[in-house]
Formats: sequence, C-alpha cells, structure tokens
Amino acid sequence: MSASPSNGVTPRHRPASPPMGRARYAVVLVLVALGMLLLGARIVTLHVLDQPFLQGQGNARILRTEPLSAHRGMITDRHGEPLAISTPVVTLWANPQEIADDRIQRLMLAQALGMSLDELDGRLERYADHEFMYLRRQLTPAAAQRVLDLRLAGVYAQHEYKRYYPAGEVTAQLVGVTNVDDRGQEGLELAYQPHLAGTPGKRRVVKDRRGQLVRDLEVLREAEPGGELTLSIDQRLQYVAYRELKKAVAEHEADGGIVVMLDARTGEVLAMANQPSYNPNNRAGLDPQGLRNQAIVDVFEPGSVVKPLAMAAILESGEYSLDTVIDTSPGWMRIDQFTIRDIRNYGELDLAGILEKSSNIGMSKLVLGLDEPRVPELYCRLGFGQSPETGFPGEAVGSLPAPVRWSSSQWAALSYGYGLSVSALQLASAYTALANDGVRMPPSLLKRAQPASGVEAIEPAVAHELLRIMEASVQPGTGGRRAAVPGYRVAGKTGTVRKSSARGYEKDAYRSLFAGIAPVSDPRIVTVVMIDRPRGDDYFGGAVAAPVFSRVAGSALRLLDVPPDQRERQ
Ligand code: 59J
Repeated sequence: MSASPSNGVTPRHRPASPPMGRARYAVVLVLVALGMLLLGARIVTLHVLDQPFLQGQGNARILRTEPLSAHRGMITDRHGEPLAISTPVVTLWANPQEIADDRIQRLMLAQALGMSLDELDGRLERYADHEFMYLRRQLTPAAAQRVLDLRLAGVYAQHEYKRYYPAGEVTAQLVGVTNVDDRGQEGLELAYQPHLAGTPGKRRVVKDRRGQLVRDLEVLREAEPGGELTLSIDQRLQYVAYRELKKAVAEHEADGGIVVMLDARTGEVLAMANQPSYNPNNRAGLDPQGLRNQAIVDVFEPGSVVKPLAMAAILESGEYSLDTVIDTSPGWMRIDQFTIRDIRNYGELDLAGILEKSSNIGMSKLVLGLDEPRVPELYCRLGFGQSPETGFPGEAVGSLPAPVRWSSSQWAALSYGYGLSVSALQLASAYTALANDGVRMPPSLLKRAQPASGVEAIEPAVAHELLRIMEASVQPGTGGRRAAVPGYRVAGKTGTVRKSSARGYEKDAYRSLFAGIAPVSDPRIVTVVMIDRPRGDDYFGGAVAAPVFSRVAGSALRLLDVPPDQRERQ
C-alpha cells in the first residue's frame, strides 16, 4: 500500500504546473514513445526479419558441413588383377592452440606418432599461431587409432583414401600416380582423373565452441565412388616383359629401354615396360626420367626395323617379285652428294636376302626404281606421323615428311628408316598390319569391349609374303637368330641405329632394336624391343634386343596357351 496522507483526505487537486513545465513534459513523452517504438522495431527486425541470418550465424559456430572423401576407382589388368587400389587411411591433425603444454602428454603423443618429442615440440612451436597443422598424413587406421586412444585434446582425425600400386615399378609409367591429395598426376591416373575420382560427399557435424567434433548429424550427400578402369595389360606378360627388359638394360649397361607387346588381332597393349622405372609407392628421391612412359611419349629414328614395311610398299608396286635380285656391291653407293653404305659388301641379294642382311643399298636401289612415293604413303596408312589416339597424356605423334619435292637420298633414307621418327607404340601398331592380313589395328590401352575396326593398310597377299621372308631373318646363321622361340615360328627384323644429336649422328651411341611377330602360322602377338645406348661390346640389335624378344615372346605364347606351330629343333 502506498502511503496516504494521514488525514485520510485526498488532495482535491495538484498545484497547477507552470506553462513551460507542461511543454517539457510533452517532449519527454514523445521521446519516450519514440524510443519505445524504435526498440519495438528492433525487436521485430531481430526476431522476425533477421532471424534466419542470425540463427545461421549462431549455428555456424557449432554446425558445419565437412567433405566426405570419395573412393577412387580401382585400376586393374585385363583379368581384374589390381594395379592401383585405394585403401582407407587416417590423417591426423592438431589445433596447436588446444594441445596441452604437458610434457607427459606430449611425450605420449610423440611416441604414438613415431616422432621425437623435440620434433613434435618444434612443429607445435612453428604452428603456434595457427589453428591447424598436420601431425601425420595417411596412417593406417590401426596406427591412427593408437594415437586417438590417448584421447588428447586438440588431436583430430580425417578419413581419406590412399593409392597403393601392387605392381610397383613394373607398371609405374603406364598406370601413373596420384598426389597426396588423391589427384592423378601422371599416366592413366591423370588421363582418367574425372572417371576415377568420383564426387566427394558432404556431411553435417556438430562441433563445440572449440571446434571439437561433438557428433555426426547427417550425411547431406553420399560420396559417389569413382569408376573402375580395366586396362588391356595382361599382368603376367607385363611382369615377364619388365623383368627381361631390366635384366638386359643392366647387362648391357644401357641408358634405358622399352618393350611393347600388342595383341596382333585387336591392337590391345598386352605389355608395356620401361627402363628406367620408379617405385610409385615411394616417390622420395625418384629420378624424373623414370616417370616417362617412353613407349608412348618418346620418338626415335626407327632405322632398319621399318625395312619390312618399306618392302611391303615395294612389293605392292608390282615392279618387283620375291625372285628379284639386286646387286648391292661394292657395299656403298652415292646418291645426290651422300654416300650410303652397308656394313659389308653382300653382293647379289634377293628381297629376302636384303631383309636378312639388312642391306641399306638393296632397299635404296629398290625404292629408287619406283615412280611414286609409295613408301611414305604406306607409312602414313600405318599411322606414322599421326596420333595413336590412346588418350595417354603427352602421347607422341612422331614425324613423317610430306611427300613433296623429295631428293633421291631422302627417298632412299626413308626406305631404310631414317628421316622419320616414331614411338615404339606406333612401330608395334604398324607391325600389326603384317601380322593381321594387312589390316592395321589401332592400339588400345584399355581392354576392348568389342572388336576394333582396323584399317586396311597392306594388300593381304603382300602381308603374307612378308611374314614368310621375315621368318627367314631369324633362322640359324642369320643376324636375327637369337630372336627364335623354341616351338614357335617367328618373323621379325633387327635394327641397329646410330643415335643422332644436334651435332649429327654419334660415333658410338646406338639404339638396338627388334620387332617381331609370332606365331607365323596364326599371328597372336607383335613385340617391339628397344635398348637405348648399350655400352658393352655388343650393340647390334641381333645381339642385344633379339634375345629379349625371344624370352618375352616365348613366355607370352606359353602363358596365352598358344599352340606351338613348329616341332622342336635339336
Ligand atoms: C649403322 C645408321 C645413320 C643414319 C651404321 C649401325 C645410316 C645412315 C644417314 C653403322 C652401326 C654402324 C641417314 S648394321 O640397322 O646400317 O641390327 O644386327 O645408323 O646408315 O645412312 O656402326 N644392323 N644398321 N646405320 N645410319 N644414316 C645393320 C643396320 C641395320 C645390324 C647389323 C649391322 C645400320 C647387321 C646403321 C643389326 O639394319
């Protein structure tokens, strides 16, 4: 109860306010009313109009969306053997602000991470101003769990996938590699990045004010796993090719080498080995040269291994037959201002003899007797100077001079393999025309779902004739004899090519080559072997590359269950 006047009498009236006081009262009243109005308006804007924004701001401090890693698709060989697999790993990171400054705790953490206390302290110091630093990337889930079991404040886990390459250095340049963020960097990992990668998902999580994960709320979008990739490679043949190549490169102290094996009927790449190589599972201290898939991205002058192809063009002209005899004596000849030579004076040779002795003069005389540029035209149909279109990053096109106003010497040089450049893959693909009734099969690095359509490049009858005379080049007593495969008929050609540099052809640097087809009665594989700069006493293709062909082709034919087409010799 408010106090009332003790006399119980209510004053009848207040003393009248002076006129000025009344005006002031009105002003105050208006101001108060205005203030209340403003407050009301603010309440309305905060609670009604700005509500979603403010609520969002508040939630952002506890509700976050985080990426969900997508599983990268597996890469396998043609039979499903894994060549690249993604395994779950855990990356541990820390918020240095939250890591306790406690020696015992830090020692436990360092030990669980497999680092010294000094190292851990040093890194925490360096990142002292940050709220994020990696502790260890890509641990196995078990190893990461040992750290997380310590339940230390400020230590967090992030779930990812890591690429593992079971075949290691054997398929390294073809398969390629991803980087630590799981993106393709080289080879098919790079070429098929969008297909393999998939799409990361999103999840909503609740975190407390310090960023600690409180709980998983919901998956907003599931991660979409990447697609698989099935290569044309047969891992068994790949291993043999790699092993034999590595052995030969070491034995001849060579700079490197290549083996490419194609399925003669489909053009699929069954094996593609490179030296030098590298271990894609451990990229520390690797030689960048090892990254190159030389079989696809590097070109070289093919030299004599293209002679059978040039010979096909020569036979197609109809100007010569297999009985034609060419006098190659005295072992050298002048064309324009150039002297070309054979390694010896072979005298009179028929066409098979020209291939078997690898006579540059024989080839030149034959091709100079033609009135059309048949050799370069055939090279063009065989894919030289054109992209093989495998989709491999950095795929080489090579060079083939356009047939305009040529000199006779250039014309002649092309017929024995100089003045053009090809990749080992292009060379092998061209040879499929000889193996496949004249139809060249374009190469494929992926297993074909349906048969490819080839390009008719050589008359079938001419292709058959060539297969026969190339078989003569690997018989006992020939330069190619070491390419022979017990039990199987083989056709092929050796090559020994002087390497060229800016200063011209080098005196003592060679490439040793062999290109071959087997079995002759029903060809299944085409194989090209190239050994780069052998340093031993042997450097001829017949001595260095042919034995590699023999071992690789022999193993492949047996692994592919190809029936032998020749009785064993004694
Ligand atoms: C050769 C060349 C270089 C380029 C010559 C190899 C030419 C030529 C200019 C001398 C070694 C050597 C355009 S030889 O591959 O003829 O494989 O078993 O490099 O001829 O004109 O001391 N191959 N090789 N020629 N150039 N220019 C033979 C032949 C070939 C053999 C042996 C011995 C050459 C039988 C190479 C083999 O078929």
